[in-house]
Amino acid sequence: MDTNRLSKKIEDILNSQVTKEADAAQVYLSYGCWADSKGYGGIANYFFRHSGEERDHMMKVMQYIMERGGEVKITAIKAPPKSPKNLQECFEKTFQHEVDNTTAIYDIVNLAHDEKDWATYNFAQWFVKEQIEEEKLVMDLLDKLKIAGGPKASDESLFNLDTYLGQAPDDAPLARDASVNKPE
Ligand code: OFO
Repeated sequence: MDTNRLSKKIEDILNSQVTKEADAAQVYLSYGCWADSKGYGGIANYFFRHSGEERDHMMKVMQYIMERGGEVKITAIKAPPKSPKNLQECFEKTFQHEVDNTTAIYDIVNLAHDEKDWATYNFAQWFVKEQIEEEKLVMDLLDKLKIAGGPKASDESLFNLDTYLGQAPDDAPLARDASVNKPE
């Protein structure tokens, strides 16, 4: 008896998401190493923590495939992109990477919707919310760098940014949790 509750297409797209999350972990890992080599220990810490989060995402998708009776296929992951030129490029590329991952999550949602696979649709909603948060966290990085002076940021403001990011929370407050008394 076939107990696989995933269609072939859903199983394939979820397996490709497993690889994407592993890729994302490598990207954060490599940017963390780059940041550390430039003396930004706090930013490196931030990226290393996020690399771990991406591995958690990979684990969730893997577990979901198995939970539904599907087969997980672990494949090779590509090499991370080459080192960025500076912090601005590092944060911009990180943002683009998150947006690309959001698109991949939306593809899962769309396919699950088309196939009326409500279990997968429901599972993917966790990732829809997570991506709002991940994009916001990186938007905040770009905002903070801009306030620090962007390309003309002084050593002192970069030092402060680095210190802040070393201790920054891993979760971003979301609009859905806002109220008049607690706007953020
Ligand atoms: Fe897995 O959330 Fe970022 O990419």
